[in-house]
Amino acid sequence: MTETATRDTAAPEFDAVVIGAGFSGLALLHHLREIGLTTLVVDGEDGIGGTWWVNRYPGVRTDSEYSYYSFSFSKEVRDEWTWTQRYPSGPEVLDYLNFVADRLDLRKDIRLNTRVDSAVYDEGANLWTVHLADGSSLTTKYLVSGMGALSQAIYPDIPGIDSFQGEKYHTAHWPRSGVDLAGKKVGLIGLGASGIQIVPVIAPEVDEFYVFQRTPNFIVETNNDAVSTEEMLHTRENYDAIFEKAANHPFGVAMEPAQYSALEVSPEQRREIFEAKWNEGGFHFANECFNDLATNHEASELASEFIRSKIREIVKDPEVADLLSPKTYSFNGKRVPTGHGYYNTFNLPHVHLVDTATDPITEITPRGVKVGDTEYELDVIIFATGFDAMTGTLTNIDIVGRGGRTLREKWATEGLRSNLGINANGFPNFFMSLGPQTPYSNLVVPIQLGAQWLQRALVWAEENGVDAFEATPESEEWWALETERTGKATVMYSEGKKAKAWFLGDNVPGKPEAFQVYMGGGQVYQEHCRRVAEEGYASFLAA
Ligand code: N01
Repeated sequence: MTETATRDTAAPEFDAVVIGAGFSGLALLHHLREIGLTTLVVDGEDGIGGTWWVNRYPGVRTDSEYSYYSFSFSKEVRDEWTWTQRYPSGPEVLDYLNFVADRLDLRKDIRLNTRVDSAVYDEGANLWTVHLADGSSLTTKYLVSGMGALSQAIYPDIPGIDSFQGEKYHTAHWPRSGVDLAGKKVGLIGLGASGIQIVPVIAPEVDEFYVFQRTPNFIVETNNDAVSTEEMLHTRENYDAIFEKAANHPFGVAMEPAQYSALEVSPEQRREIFEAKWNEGGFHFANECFNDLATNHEASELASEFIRSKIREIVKDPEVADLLSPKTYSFNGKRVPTGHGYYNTFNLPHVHLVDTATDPITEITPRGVKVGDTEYELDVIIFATGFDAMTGTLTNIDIVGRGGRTLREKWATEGLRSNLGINANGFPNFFMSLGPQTPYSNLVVPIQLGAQWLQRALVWAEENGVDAFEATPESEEWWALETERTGKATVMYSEGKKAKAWFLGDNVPGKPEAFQVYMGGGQVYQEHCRRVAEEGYASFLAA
């Protein structure tokens, strides 16, 4: 597509360069190649997989079920790949992504060990120059970020963090060779989805385990059954329907949205429904009980109280159960994590829950962690302290648009602005997979649909002689308001503020508060994307 006579002098080497070889990068490469674009994926790591390549901590697995945590677009992959676990482990997802890469012959267009330092838009030539860490550079017409929504790991701002003399690890940078924790005194800081997954898996290995908890979470426990041959066959035959169901669900899960409010049933019926969905496990509880657990504070509080009662049932020490029970915010105020024996772990005698809400961590010393006046001596500290979500990877490198302005500077001065999280004004032909203000969802759904949207958009651009996609300022204002309006109608706002949720940006000191994701529902978001396409992409034609 680049071979037009007018651009010969400055023809870019590639039609498209995609940064990141995870779920996004693979989907994008496949879809852009399909329409004849010469596409290169670059990734700084030495393996494909993105999130699943770097997050190697013990216990890492999907929180979504396999059937809708996979691509639906390739018949070959669907027919030939067999999942073994309902909630596949990290290594199984990594195997899947490698299988996808091989089966779709993607590897030849993926360059690993290739880290991007910056990317600069050349207004005269209408191309992007991508500067690499080894000093070389690439040119491309389209630049696409597949750098990940939750990939820029952060360490806590605790005094003395560098002074610790023992071993320290972040869950998102876990050593590939593994870590021998046997017989060691281990401390864990951070109890979001990552910390919650690691707790039950390493607890049996370690000598003493100190779990430092600042804010407890509402965890939906579940069972990780094996996937039987019959079930896999059934899933295979129904992949299209499963994916469609997930695409039509607000949170991208293949579940029937609940029909009733938690407030319109009797307490007995409510308990029965909560109990049944709790037993089904995981996101079934969050999504299938009632239709207002994410929108009505009273309903969310009823779900909270049910989970608190479950914690009291599972955890034998009433003081520990009480500490594990969130009281300062309600269900959905944080991204709900799935547990695999999390609460039960606190019945082990060598697992100690340390409350750092009332008595905060004051410092990390050469020997361990100090909480108030008590120093906990440790051999290992694990940080599961999360990410600069949605924008972190995009502002960590210089993405330099029109007038030499970086995306970081744009968002710092204008606030978080994009058109549907896909593109931002001032950055022609720069696209984001899972950009900020895209749906709060099982992410495979917006990744796949986003790649398909971009494929159609670029075919349309070529057919209509459109050289640059660039969000109009009006579209950005509209989307910022829409993101705020829909977000504020949920308990993710009212409760998320209390809980310092990453989806509000509140987990990163100094980050301006704004909805980092669109809370209006994945299916509504897709409607907006369809409408924009039907209207001839007018809101992307600023130039
Ligand atoms: O990070 P988090 P995560 N002192 O931000 C604590 C996705 N994900 O990596 O709540 C003490 O949720 C912080 O405490 P508090 C998923 O979308 C998916 O676990 O601020 N503690 C919190 O407990 C998820 O939501 C999967 O009081 C400090 C923790 O660190 C997202 O990634 C698996 C602290 C951070 O929790 C992020 O999850 C894993 C301090 N100074 C992740 N600073 C799957 O689906 C921070 N904390 C498989």
